[in-house]
Amino acid sequence: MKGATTNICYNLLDRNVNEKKLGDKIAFYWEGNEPGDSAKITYSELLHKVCQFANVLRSQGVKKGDRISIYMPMILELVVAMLACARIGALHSIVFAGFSADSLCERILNCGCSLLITADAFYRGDKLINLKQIADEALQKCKEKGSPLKKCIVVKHLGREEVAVDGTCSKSPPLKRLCQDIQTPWNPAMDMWWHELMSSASTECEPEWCDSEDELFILYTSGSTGKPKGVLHTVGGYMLFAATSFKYVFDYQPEDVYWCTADIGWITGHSYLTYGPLANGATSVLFEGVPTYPDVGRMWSIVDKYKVTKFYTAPTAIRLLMKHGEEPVKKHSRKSLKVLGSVGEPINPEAWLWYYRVVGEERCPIVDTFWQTETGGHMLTPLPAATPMKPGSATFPFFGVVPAILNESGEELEGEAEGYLVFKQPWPGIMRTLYGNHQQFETTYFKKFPGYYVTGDGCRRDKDGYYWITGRIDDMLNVSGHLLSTAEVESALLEHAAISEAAVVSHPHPLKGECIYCFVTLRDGHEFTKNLMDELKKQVREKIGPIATPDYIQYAPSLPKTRSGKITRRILRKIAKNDQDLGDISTLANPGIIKHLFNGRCDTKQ
Ligand code: 7RM
Repeated sequence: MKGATTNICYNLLDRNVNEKKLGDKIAFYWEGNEPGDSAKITYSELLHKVCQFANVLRSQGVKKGDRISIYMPMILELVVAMLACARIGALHSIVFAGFSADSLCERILNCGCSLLITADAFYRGDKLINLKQIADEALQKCKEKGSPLKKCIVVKHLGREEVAVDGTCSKSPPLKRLCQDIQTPWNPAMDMWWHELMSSASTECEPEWCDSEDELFILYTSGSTGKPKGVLHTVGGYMLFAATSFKYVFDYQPEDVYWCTADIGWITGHSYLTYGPLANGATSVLFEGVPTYPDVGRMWSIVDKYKVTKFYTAPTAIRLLMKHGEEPVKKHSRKSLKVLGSVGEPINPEAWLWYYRVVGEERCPIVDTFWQTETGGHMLTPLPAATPMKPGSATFPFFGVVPAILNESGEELEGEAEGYLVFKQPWPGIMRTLYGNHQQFETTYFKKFPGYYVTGDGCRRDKDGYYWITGRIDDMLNVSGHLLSTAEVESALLEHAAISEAAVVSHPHPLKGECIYCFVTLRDGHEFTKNLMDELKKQVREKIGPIATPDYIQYAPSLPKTRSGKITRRILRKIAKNDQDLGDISTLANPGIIKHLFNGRCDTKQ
C-alpha cells in the first residue's frame, strides 16, 4: 500500500511478543567459545534490551538515516545493537570481527559512520583477539583521514564482571579462558561502556515508522576492482524475502531449534541468523566459537545440547570436519536433526554425501542454497523433502526468482547449457544500490547484459533442468565461502617496498575450496627470501584480515601479459595448477616467461 509505514524491529519483536504471545519463547541460546559459558534470551527480554539500546543511541544523537558501524564478536549484544539501529531507522554497517584495522577504517570512511559499537576482547578457539585495540587503530586512521566519527560504545564481554572480577571467576568450575585481567585501551574523550549507558535507559522505545523503501543496512562485500562495495538493503523487500525464504527453505516449524553457524558479519548471519528467524518467531543458537574448539566434536555436542532441528553451515566447515573422520560425529546422538543446509560456495559431491550420510544419517534433506550479499536471500535452493536432490546442485529457483543462462553474446540458452548465471526479474530482496555509488551499481550488475542482473557466477543446467554453480567467472576468489578480489590482495602486496608487480589467482584447496596463489616480481636490489615471503603474508593479513593470508607466493622474473599490457591471470591459474594445456598463447607479448614460471612453481605448502 502506497504511503503505508512499517518497522522491521517492530515486526521481529513487538509483534511476536504482543500479538503472537511469544514473549517467553527463547529467541537465542547463546553458546560461548568456552564450553560451559552460555546464556539465553527470550523474545520479551530481547525487546527490552533492544529498546534500551535504541534509547541509548537516540540519546547519543543518532537519527534516522545515520550510519552506525558495528565491529563485534558473536554475542547477544551484537543482535541487540543491530536491531536497535533498525528500530530507530539508523543503518547498521557490520564489519566482521576478523577484519583488520585497515579494513574497518575503510568501511567506516566509505559510508561516513558517526558511531562505532565494539567489544573489549574475545576468544576464537584458543586465540585471544583484542578487538578494542584493533578498533582503536582503525579509529586513529579514520581521524587522520577526517572521519566525523566521534563516539565509541564498548561492550565489556571478555572482562564481564560476573566471570572475571579481579582475575577470579565467579562461575564454578572456573572457565579457563574467561578469568583474564585484560587491559582495555581507553580514550575518555570518545569511549563509553555499554553497560553504563544501558543501566539508566528505559525499556520502552517508540519505533521510527519507515517507508518500505527506506534504507535498512549496508554490508560490504569484495568487489573485483579491489574496493569493497557497500551493498544497501531496504526495509520492506528485505524483510519479506528473509522471512519467507527462511520459512520455506528450512521448512520452519514453531518447535524448531535452528542453528546457523555463520558469523553475523556476513550476509548469511544477517538474513538467516537474525532477520529471517526472528521474523518467524524462531528459537536459534548463536555460537561464539569455532568448530574445532575444544575438539572437533563441538558442533555435534552443541546440536545435542540444544536439540537442534535445522542446521545451516558452509562446505568449508564440512570438509574440515570430514578430514577428522566419522568417529567425532558418531560420538554424539544428532537424532534431533531434520534439515541440513549448505551455503557460501559450491559443495563438492563428496562433502555433500558425507554431510548427508554421516551427519544426517540419510534421514535429513540437504538444502544447498545459492545466493549472494546482493540478493538478500536464497535464489536457487531445494525445498526440503519436496525437491529431489542431486549432490552438488543448488537445484531450482526459489519462489519469484527467474534465472537464465547466457552465452558470451548475451543470448539466453535453453535446455542443457553452461554460461553466465543471470536473473531476469527483480525479487523483493534485491539490493537497491551500492552506497554512495549508484553508477557502480549499474555498471557492475546490469551493464554487461542489459536487462538482466548478472551474478558473476558460472552455471550449468543439466538435462533435468537442475542448476549447478560452477564458480566465479570474474576476478574473485572464494576462500572458505568468503569472497575476496584478486585486486585487493594484489594491492596489499604492492604496498611492500620490495614488490614491483603482483598477480593473484585462485587455486584449488582441499579444505578451503579455493586458496590464494600469488606471483610477484621484485624491484631492483631485492631478493626473494623466506623472510620476504613471511613479510608479504603478514602484510596481506594486516591490510585485509587473516582470511586473505596467501597460501603460496611464487617469485616471477616477469608476468605473462597481452600486447596491450594486461596480466593474463587465466594462464597464471594454469601454471599454479601445473596444467600444461594453456590454449592459445599467441596473444602474449612475452610467451618466453611461461616455461620459467612452470619451473618455479610452489609445489608444497609454504
Ligand atoms: C551467501 C553468500 C556470494 C558468492 C556467490 C557464489 C558463492 C554462495 C553458494 C555459492 C555455489 C552455493 N553471499 N556461493 N552460495 N556457490 N553454491 N550454494 O555466500 O556474497 O558472500 O558470496 O558465493 O560464488 O556469488 S556472498
